[in-house]
Amino acid sequence: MKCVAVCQDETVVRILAKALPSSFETEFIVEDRLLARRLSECDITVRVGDSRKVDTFLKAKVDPSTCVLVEDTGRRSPHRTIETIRDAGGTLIYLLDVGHPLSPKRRREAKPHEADVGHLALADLLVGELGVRLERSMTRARVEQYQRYLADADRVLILLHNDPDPDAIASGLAMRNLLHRTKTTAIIGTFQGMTRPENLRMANLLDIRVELLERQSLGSFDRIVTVDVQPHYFGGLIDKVDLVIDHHPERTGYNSAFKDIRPDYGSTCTILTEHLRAIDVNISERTATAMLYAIKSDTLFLSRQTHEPDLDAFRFLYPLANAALVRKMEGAETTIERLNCIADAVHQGAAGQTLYTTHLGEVAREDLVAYVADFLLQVEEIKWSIVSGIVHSDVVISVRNLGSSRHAGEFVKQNFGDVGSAGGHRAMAKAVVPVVRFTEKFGTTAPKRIIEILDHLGRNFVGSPAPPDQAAATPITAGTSPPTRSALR
Ligand SMILES: [Mn+2]
Repeated sequence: MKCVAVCQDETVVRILAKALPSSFETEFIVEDRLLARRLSECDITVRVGDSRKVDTFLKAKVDPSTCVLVEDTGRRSPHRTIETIRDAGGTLIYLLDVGHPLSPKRRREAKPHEADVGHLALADLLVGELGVRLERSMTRARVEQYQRYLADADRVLILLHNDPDPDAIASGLAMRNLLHRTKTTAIIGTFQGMTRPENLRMANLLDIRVELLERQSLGSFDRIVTVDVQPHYFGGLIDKVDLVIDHHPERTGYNSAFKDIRPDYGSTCTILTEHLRAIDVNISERTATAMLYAIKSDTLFLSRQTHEPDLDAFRFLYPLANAALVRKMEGAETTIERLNCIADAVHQGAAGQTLYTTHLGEVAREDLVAYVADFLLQVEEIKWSIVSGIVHSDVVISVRNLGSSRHAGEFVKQNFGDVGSAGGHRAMAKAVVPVVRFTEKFGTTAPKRIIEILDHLGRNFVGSPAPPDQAAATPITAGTSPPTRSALR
């Protein structure tokens, strides 16, 4: 590929000479002989010529396949130069804005001649990479600070939330890697073990051990780090930690020597990928696989609450991870236990035109209710699913929709907020109501009646128009951070 650049500014020539790919055959056209001599002394191919003379471009052998860059000096109109290049046979013409302010005369001018000319701004071309590099060095400083701070501890606790999900588990591994520690000097722990089959499967397949902690065992650690959770979560048990890395909205009520909390990130593993990249550490296939699975899982395979950093982390981890293992972990979603739940659900359920309501009776865990609600939404005709089940002494209600005009979170808040905890996104929401309170409000927990009640509430809500403030759809990448998938499940 041949490239001819018309530039009068030495710095611009030097930058372009370095930036243009070496596979390009590049020639610069300048007007100043002294400048040309200086440049050619540095092995830059340069020609002295008047950019308003056709001959200049003929000598440079410009043809329709030559890429011609014209530096916009802001003063003189590039019109004559562009016409001259066209007369010489050039068609691929780019006007390069290097940041010179336009003269008042230029600003007044119409620019019809620039219509089929490409426009490039030097600053725009720099901005992505420059920002990334500077941010990375700031992240590096931050990571080195907490690494130093935690370096002399004998035993560090990397604390996860209860019933840890893939993001929490993988964040634990990543943190151990960042601290250059082993499983005996950095213990990944939780107060309540994993229950969901896919999480257990992940831990088994990747051989990750999450220790079950007792309240009193906290004292045996020199330092505490929380990942994918903040200390307030533990209800007053911990008010001071050494490091917090999380992507949930920032909470108060605790002290931490260091923290990195980014609520607009889709997963904690995205933050930790940036930390690992910043210090240029070796990432094992096991850690990369866990982190890749975590990002996929927390962002519903990059389809919810996903931002550029999540995509970037995904791109970075993908070649380091074991894709076959990720696929195997995802396959763990379907188990005989879940299949049985679906069979029950379909047996009991009531399908309206687009709403499916069902009740699972007593089930062992909340995730079974969420699983069935997700599953039903895949059925072709269904746009809303409302699924309930009794888990210990609570009625758990999971609601899903295809991101329709009405808000699932509002539905559960309106109907169950007064008797239990209720909330969520537009497309997925959950309510947990003690059986006693549910009976007080609705008079029964008989399975058939529960379905009738939920179906009635659902039909009324879905069928009625949304209040004006709800009518506008919330984009999935909105700046505010809704509860994570795990919080809703
Ligand atoms: Mn998370």
